[in-house]
Amino acid sequence: MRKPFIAANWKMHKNVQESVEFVDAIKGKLPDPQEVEVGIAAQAFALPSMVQAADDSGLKIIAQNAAAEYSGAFTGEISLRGLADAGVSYVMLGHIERRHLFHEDNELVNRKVLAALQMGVTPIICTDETMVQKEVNGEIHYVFQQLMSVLRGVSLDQIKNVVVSYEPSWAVGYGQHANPVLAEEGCRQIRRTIADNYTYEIADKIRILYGGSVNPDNIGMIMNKPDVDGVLIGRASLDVDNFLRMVNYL
Ligand code: 3PY
Repeated sequence: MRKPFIAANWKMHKNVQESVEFVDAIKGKLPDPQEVEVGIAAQAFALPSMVQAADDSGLKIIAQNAAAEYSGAFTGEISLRGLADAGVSYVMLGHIERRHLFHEDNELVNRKVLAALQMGVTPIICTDETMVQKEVNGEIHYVFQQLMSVLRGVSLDQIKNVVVSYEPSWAVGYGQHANPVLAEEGCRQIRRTIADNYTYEIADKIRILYGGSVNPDNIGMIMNKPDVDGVLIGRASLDVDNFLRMVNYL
C-alpha cells in the first residue's frame, strides 16, 4: 500500500514568523502520520525554524529547490548538505516555475536529483506536460522523455526513494480547474513509464502526486483516483483552515 502524501507548496509566500505560526496552528490537528504523510514546502530561510516547530508531529518540512553541487563558489544557491543538516526531509526539484522562469533544464534537474539522493534528502521530482506538447507529440511520449531524462543514472535501488509529482502547466499556478480524469491519466502514464524502465514492482510502490489547482473542493475527487497517491497544493494551502480541511479530507 502506498501511503498518501499531501503537501503544500507555498512558493514565495510567508516569512519565518508566519511559517512557524502556521506549523504551531496545525500541530495536533494533522491526520495520523502512519496513515497519511503531510508536508510543507516553504522558503529556504524558514525551514530550520519550521523543523523545530514541527517537532515530533510527523509533519515533513520540504525545500522548494537546491543546488546540484555539494559546496563551493555558488553565490545564492541552497546546498543539499545544509538542508540535510537542518532536518529537511524532502526537496522539490524541477517544478515548472523553476523550469520556465529560471531556465532549469532536464540535465540540471537530473544532477540535482542525483545529488539529493546522495545526501539522503528525498527528491520530489516534478514533471510537467503542456497542452501544446500533448497535441503535437502525445502525452505518453512527453512524460516519458522528460521523466526519464531527469532519472538518468538513478539506480534500481535509488528509485525506491523518489517521489514523482505530475504538474501539468495548464493547471499550475493559474487557479484553473484541476481535472481529476487528466490527473489520473498523467499519473498512470508516469507509473507505466517507471514500470517500463525499472520494474513493475517498483512502479507499484513509488508514490506519484498530482499538482495543480488542488483545493478543498476537489481534493477528494483527485485523491480517489487509483494512480494518484497524493497532491502538491499551491495557493489553497496558504490558509490554515483550508490546509486542515485538505489534509483531513478523508
Ligand atoms: C500549484 O498548484 O500551483 C503548484 O505549483 C503545486 O506545486
